[in-house]
Amino acid sequence: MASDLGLVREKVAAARSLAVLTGAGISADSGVPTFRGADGLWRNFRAEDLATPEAFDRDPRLVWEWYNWRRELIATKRPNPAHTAVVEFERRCAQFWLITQNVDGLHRSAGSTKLSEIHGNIWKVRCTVCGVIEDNHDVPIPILPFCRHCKGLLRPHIVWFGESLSGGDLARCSAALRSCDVLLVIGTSGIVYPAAGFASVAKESGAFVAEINPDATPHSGLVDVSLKGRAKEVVPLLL
Ligand code: BV8
Ligand code: ZN
Repeated sequence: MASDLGLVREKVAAARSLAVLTGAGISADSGVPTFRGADGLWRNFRAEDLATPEAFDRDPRLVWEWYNWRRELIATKRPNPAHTAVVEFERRCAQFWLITQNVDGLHRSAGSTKLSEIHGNIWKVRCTVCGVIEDNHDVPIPILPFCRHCKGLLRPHIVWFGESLSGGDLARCSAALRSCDVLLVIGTSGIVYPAAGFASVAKESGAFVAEINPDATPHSGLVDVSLKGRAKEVVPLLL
């Protein structure tokens, strides 16, 4: 581990262009449940059951109760040393981009500015009628919430399963992955696409790829180095 850690720290320090991809694991140390971890279920529903346009059409109250539960939980959580280290990478490396699958907003709260929240943000709502997108930090949020412009039903401004990512985000992420010297893959199980394919895009473009995760993942076979450990302990050691 020590030599692997040293190698990754050297690569990060020497990087002309650095990219970071994060998943729920980086927020686990802040107390935010992961999706596949033991604490990932809500009322025995999997995310894939509730985070879909079909589920929202069928029962918007149920979906909003789930998102309200998560907002109430996330509202009490703070960024951890791994989030803070990522902000320091952004400060040190001129060409830097952060790609997060997390909707918890903790990267922004930590101070990250060069980022794509590719699956959206739980503190944003979107009107299903006029399409207006607004910040909303009501905890609890009234169920059901309606648009103050057109009285239309609001939905979380989040990318659900079966929905495409924004073209702008995909283009920005693709540019970062194809031009980075180093990619750090932190706390993701590498199961959900298209994000699960990002590490191989960077690898095929010649980047050095390192994974930080206590467990093995589908990425472990393609990365240059797998640092087995928790994000809050390992990521700050890469500074
Ligand atoms: C799309 C917002 C066009 C919701 C999310 C190709 C093949 C197969 C399937 C597909 C495919 N292409 C598309 C699909 C369908 C689908 C998909 O991938 N399904 C999966 C289940 C197979 N993808 C989509 O629908 C995407 N849209 O492709 O549109 C299209 C449409 C239809 C058909 C074709 C094309 C949209 C995907 C986005 C969905 N929205 N989030 C919400 O949050 O409410 S995804 C959500 O789940 C998260 O954002 C994240 O992306 C994913 C969870 O993964 P992780 O974040 O990695 O979390 P997880 O719990 O799984 O793992 C945590 C990891 O951390 C573990 O490895 C653990 O060991 C580690 N860990 C734990 N503690 C720590 C730690 N690491 C470090 N430190 C610690 N302390
Ligand atoms: Zn509206």
